[in-house]
Amino acid sequence: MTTVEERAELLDRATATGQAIPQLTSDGPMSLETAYAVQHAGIALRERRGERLAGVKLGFTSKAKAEQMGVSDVIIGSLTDRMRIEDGGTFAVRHGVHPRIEPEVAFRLGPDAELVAVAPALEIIDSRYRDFRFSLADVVADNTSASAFVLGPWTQLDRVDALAVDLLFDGEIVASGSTTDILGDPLRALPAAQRMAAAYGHRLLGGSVLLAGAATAAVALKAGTQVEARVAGLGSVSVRTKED
Ligand code: OOG
Ligand code: MG
Repeated sequence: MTTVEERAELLDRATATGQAIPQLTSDGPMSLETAYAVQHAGIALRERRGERLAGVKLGFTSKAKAEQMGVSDVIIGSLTDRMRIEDGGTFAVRHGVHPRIEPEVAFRLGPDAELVAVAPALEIIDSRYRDFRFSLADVVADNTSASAFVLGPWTQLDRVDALAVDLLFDGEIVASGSTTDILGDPLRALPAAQRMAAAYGHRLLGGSVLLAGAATAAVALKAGTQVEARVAGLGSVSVRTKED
């Protein structure tokens, strides 16, 4: 049986090399508590390399995502400053295993971890497991497939339900949804994150980001694509993929 640290190192190496690994649960079952311990150990490895916590993300907050991945419970992961790509920036697909992208809504937290601003966002997810397949515990240990995120312009918080969401590749719509697809209303991401953070040891820091989850299924990325997410009333955010 491998230790929590050894499992975190396996996943960390897969992230660094872009080489997929078998699911951790192929060696036997893993509890959700152990899976979150592996996730935290992986973040600790990143912090030792100088990365700083930038926020948290929720996963499987939409039916489209839960159905795509065959997993239905909401999960929480950590974001670091090194995962952030500037709006309009680039992402090198070769550095990933099999990256995918999804349109999201992001919130900025105020000093008391309250929601103060909202922005359209893109999340690049990249499972470190072969064929992008995993159990709930596997994906939790793998920091909920977090790879990179891009934030669009911040707007002061107002109602954010029932806003149309489109994901475009080179100007063509490849997926569409609504912010209502995110927990019925993305504002529910805060109580969900508070509950998950309290249960599994994450911190909601003032000034940090909360990624509420994808509004559509994720779409595979290849090099040389201009990717844009549009959220009605919030504007758009983009990233360009390159090979290396
Ligand atoms: C897990 C991450 C899910 C979301 O927005 O639902 C997620 C995965 O699909 O690999 O980030
Ligand atoms: Mg996501």
